[in-house]
Amino acid sequence: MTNEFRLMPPVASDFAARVDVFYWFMVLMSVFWVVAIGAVVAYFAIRYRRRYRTQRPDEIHGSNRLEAAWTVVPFVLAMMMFFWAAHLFFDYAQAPADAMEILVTGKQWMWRLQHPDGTREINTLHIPVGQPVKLTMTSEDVIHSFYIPAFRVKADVLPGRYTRTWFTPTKTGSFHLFCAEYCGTEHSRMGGFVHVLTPREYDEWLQTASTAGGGAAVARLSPADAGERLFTRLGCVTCHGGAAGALGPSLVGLFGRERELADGTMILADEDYIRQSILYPQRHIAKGYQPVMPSFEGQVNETQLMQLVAYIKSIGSQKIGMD
Ligand code: HEC
Ligand SMILES: [Cu+2]
Repeated sequence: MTNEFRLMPPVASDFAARVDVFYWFMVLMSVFWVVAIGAVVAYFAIRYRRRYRTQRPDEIHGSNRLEAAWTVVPFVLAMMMFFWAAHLFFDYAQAPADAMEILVTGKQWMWRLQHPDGTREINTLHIPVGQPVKLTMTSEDVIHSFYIPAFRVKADVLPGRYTRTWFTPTKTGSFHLFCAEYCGTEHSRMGGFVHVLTPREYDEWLQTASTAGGGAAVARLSPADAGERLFTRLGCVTCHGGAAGALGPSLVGLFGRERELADGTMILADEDYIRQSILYPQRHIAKGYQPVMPSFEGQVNETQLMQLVAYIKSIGSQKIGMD
C-alpha cells in the first residue's frame, strides 16, 4: 500500500507477468520502428538535400525486392502480435473449473462482493493466495468496470447481464481496486483494496468476518441457500416444484443444457437465460408450456437474482422444494 511513484503496478497474478512481457514487446517494437524510421528520414533529408538552385534529382525506379520486404516484414510482425494477444485472450476467457466464485454487483458508487459461503464485503475483497478466483458481475444501475491493476484484470460490469473474469493471485498483500468506467459524481471514490491472504489467514478471516464486520453479524447463507429461500418465498416453488400438473417445468438439471423454446429454436440455459426468464418470462417461452409466468421485474434486486441463479445452478440432479 505504498504511495511511492512507480511506472508499473505490482505484478501480483500469474496473468500479470504474461501481460507485461507482451506489453513490453509492443513498446519496444514501437520504439524501435519510430527510432529506425526517424533516423532514416533524418539521414535522407541531409544526404539528399538540394545543394544548388538548379539541381534536379535523378529519377528513381521501383524495387520489387524492397517493396516485398516492407510489406512482408510488418505483416509477419503484426501477425505475431495478433496471435500472441489472441492466445493470452483465449486463456483468459475461460476460468478453470476449480475457481472460487465471487459474486460482484456494482452500484453507484460501491462494489458489493459475496463469497461462496455467503460472507459479504463492500469495496474490499479478501482472497487466498494461489487460488483461482472467478468473478461473476453485474450492475444495479449504469456501466461500471472492475479493475485490479496489480492483477492486470479489467472487465466491464453491465446492467442487465452477467460478465465474467478470473485471476490467480500469486502474492500476498493489499492491491488497489478501482472502477474504471466513468459512472457519475463519485466515480473516483468507487474502489478499495483486494487483500490477498495466506490460505490460513483467509480461513481465519472468514471465521471472524461474521462478527467483526458490523452489519454482517447475521447468520451467513451461501448464495445458493439464500436462493433456495427466495425460491420458496417468492412462490417459484408452486409452479416449479416438479409436482405433477404444476404450471411450470421442473428446473432440476436445467443449468448448462440446451433448452428448446416454443418456436423451435434452441438456447443455452446459462446465467443470462435464467435471469431473463425471471425478469422477462415472455421473451423465451419454454417448449410445451403456457406463457403464464409472471414477471418478477422490480421485485428482486441483482443480488437476489444472482442468488436465484446460484440456486438453480446448484440443483443439478436434486429434487426441488419442500417434499
Ligand atoms: C405462475 C407459475 C409460475 C411462477 C410463480 C414462476 N414461474 Fe417460472 N415458469 C413458469 C412457466 C409456465 C414457465 C415456462 C414458460 C416460459 O418459459 O415462460 C416458466 C419458466 C421458467 C424458467 C425457464 C425454464 C426452462 O425450463 O427453460 C425459469 C428459469 C423460471 N421459470 C424461473 C422462475 C423463478 C426463479 C420463479 C420465482 C422467482 C418463477 N419461475 C416463478 C411458471 C411460473
Ligand atoms: Cu463505477
